[in-house]
Amino acid sequence: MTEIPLSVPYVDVVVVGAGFTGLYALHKFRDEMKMSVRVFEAGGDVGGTWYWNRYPGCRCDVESIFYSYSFDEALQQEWSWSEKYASQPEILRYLNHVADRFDLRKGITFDTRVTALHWDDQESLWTVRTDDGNSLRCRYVISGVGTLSVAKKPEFGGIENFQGEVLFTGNWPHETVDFSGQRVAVIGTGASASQAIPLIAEEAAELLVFQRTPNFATPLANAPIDAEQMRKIKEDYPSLREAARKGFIGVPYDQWLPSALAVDPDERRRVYDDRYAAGGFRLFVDSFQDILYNYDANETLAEYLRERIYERVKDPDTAERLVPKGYAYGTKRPLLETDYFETFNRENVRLIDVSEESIDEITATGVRVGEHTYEVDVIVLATGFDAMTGPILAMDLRGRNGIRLADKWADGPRTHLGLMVNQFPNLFMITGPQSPSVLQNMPMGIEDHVDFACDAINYLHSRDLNIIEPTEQAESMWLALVNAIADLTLMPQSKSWYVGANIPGKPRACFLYLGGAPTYRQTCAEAVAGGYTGFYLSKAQAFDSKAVVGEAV
Ligand code: N01
Repeated sequence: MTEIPLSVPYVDVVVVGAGFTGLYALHKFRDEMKMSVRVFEAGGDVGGTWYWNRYPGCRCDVESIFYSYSFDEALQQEWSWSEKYASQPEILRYLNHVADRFDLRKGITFDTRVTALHWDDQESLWTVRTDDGNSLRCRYVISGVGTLSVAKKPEFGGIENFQGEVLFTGNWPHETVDFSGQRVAVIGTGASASQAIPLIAEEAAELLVFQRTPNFATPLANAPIDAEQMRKIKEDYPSLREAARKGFIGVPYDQWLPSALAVDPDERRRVYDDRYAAGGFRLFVDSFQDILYNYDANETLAEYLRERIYERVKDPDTAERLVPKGYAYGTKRPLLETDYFETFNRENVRLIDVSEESIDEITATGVRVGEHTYEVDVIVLATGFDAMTGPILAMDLRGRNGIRLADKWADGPRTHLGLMVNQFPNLFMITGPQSPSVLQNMPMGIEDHVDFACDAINYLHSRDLNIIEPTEQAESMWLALVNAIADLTLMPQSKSWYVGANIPGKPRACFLYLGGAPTYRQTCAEAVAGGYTGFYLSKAQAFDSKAVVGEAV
């Protein structure tokens, strides 16, 4: 291990990222725990996902009143949401408001990417390196790098040869993009594309949508929230939040029925019609419980959704190509859309099926598929992310004895509770792989995980300790549990980013804990109640931070 000169400054906690996680963690550690904290953020401002994803139509498909912080009652009372599902600009305004309200910016170093995190066995400290060439030492690291923040490298080449403009949904320009009069290609038909396509279609002269796999998509059913509704919500916040905590994905749905196969077709149809019209994730986690576990049950819903597509898309050939087949509903991220299917009824929109003949390359003038080049002026890449593990592994992360996280995770992630890793002490991965993560209302999962880290550190300090690290045995048991739950579901059968299948060469594993947020929370609470069962707690040799030469951060 390289020796770190004493001139490298020290803080108690380094937080990576200034999205929902980083802002809350900074407030919690600095203002409540009175610890010294430095946040590093690669972007030019706060917001994380909501800073980078600025494509037209970008919005959150979890209800605003749940997709927000619950930790501060005054914050809840002063902020009003204008829509049931907030748009990206509104969420970004909210996060800016939070940053100002809690005076967080001074704790954040912007435009600075963490490149390496190395554990120093002698000092029992992390050394954090950033892309401006600086280093910092700290006792604890909070990773708030996000789950969908590293773009997937497209399988096709030639992007650099394109003479027009190439745009990435996940790193969209800050200036408004004017598509009027343009011939536009959108590559991909996932959640991002399905939000952008209807709006780009309204402006562009011609829109070509390149689809490799059709997705199940259901209405979002967005609506404005008026002043009276918001007043009532604010009054009810305590009970709404409490109910949300009981929900499988952290939203208070409570009409889940046991089995799609236990009711007659009329009743099934009634339930599907009701949830389809209600919008959001109601079909996914508030219709019948067995659709995620039983293929026949799932097929009843899949067939219902196929019929809706045939109804909504006028051209039968296009409808046929938009209809998902060969995999179960919900095993790829269900899309929540507004006018997505109707967009394909427009004269200026064409669906290009690349399921059998794939995109070969981007040329100077367009997208080449086999012998044919589709000539366009702008290409929008909505091709997804190296999800869950990509953002953590993008840093050179080394634990005890220099072990690299990338090597440890060569066959897939190994964690305890999706939060911590054996041989990587004092590193808390907020909404990490093998936690409920993206299958939970993220701000709620983030608050839970940051609170876990704070409580653990308080517990350590109250016993004059300062190191927490999961045992290898706990990690193996967690892996077995995550896999066992996944195997009960239909999830592992599909080629989705939930199981790493969207990236060639990525290990196939279940990257999510699928037991639901309440069970997960209870498991974490039991570990805490047992005195952090599954974790080693220990004390590092004395480290005199006052002896460090250099600026206090
Ligand atoms: O990415 P994706 P995304 N040739 O991976 C296609 C969250 N999110 O950015 O399915 C042709 O889902 C790929 O095809 P296939 C949400 O969790 C949330 O859309 O691999 N096509 C697919 O159609 C979401 O799930 C919100 O065959 C290629 C698409 O690109 C996650 O972000 C909004 C291709 C990628 O879809 C990621 O969504 C938006 C190729 N070579 C996103 N390579 C909310 O509302 C890939 N594709 C909260």
